[in-house]
Amino acid sequence: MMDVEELNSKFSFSERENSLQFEVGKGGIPIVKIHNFQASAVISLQGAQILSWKPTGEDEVIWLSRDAVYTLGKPVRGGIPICWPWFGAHESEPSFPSHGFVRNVLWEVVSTEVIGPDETEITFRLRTDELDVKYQKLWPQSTVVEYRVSVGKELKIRLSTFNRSDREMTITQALHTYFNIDDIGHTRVYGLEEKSYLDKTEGNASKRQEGPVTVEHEVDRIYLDVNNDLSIDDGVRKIMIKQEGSRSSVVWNPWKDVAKQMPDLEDEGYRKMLCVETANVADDVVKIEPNEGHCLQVSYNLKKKS
Ligand code: TA6
Repeated sequence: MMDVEELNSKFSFSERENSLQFEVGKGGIPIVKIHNFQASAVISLQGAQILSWKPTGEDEVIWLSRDAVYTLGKPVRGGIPICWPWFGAHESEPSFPSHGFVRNVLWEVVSTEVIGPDETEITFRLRTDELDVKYQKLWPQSTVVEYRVSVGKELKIRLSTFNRSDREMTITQALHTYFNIDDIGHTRVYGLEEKSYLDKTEGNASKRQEGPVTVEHEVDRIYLDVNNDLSIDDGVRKIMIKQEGSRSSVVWNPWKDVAKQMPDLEDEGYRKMLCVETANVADDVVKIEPNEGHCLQVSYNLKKKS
């Protein structure tokens, strides 16, 4: 792993309208700060986890817990954690970490690019063969994972998985985005009306969504057959979500009691966050043949309310 100085000499730029700089972040974990005419962003090299995306003149779009813990190898509460190569608990090994392990490890930076004054791109990579043996034990199949983030008026992200082994590979995954919202009480998620979902708070009972999603208690759901765009309306602005390579979406808010039990989530934090996750879970598992790949993509942009 390169240190911050090496990363800067290889990948940084600093022009008036477009800058990208690495620095040592909290807990000694390297972060990259990106700034252009349209937006700024902060991404941790641990988990290639986006911690902030703020279009110019707008409030922060990504929620990050005030009480998040920054320790190498431990997941950070908030931002956009990448859940890979399984979502939630491992299906047969209860001792394996929740949501896979790539959010806990440092990713390699492959390239940075100025697309123009309005857009900056960075690509991260993880080769599972090169990870610490403790992680290779969790996932012995040789895999290359690439994560491209484009920062601008839109935040565009693409998670690509390439099977470099000689057997078919099965993964579940999610871009576990924590959105910063005005208040959960007047927030609605559109695009999931009439969809079937699995309700994790009731033993994965199968249910049907009536109207837009509202949150008045703990919500932990996997929506099925989602092949359309979504939006979050918090009464102040609309966050538009365009997804590709996914047929399932997760909506999560821990609500008061669960939040109280989470040491890295401040007590009232649940009112300011909502996870709407672009995923491949439940009946939407991804099978990848040797030397083939799969891309999961999502883009976000804001619409001001008139
Ligand atoms: O995406 C929803 C979920 O799977 C919930 O069940 C909840 O546990 C959440 O993710 C957070 O998981 P984490 O492992 O980051 O604490």
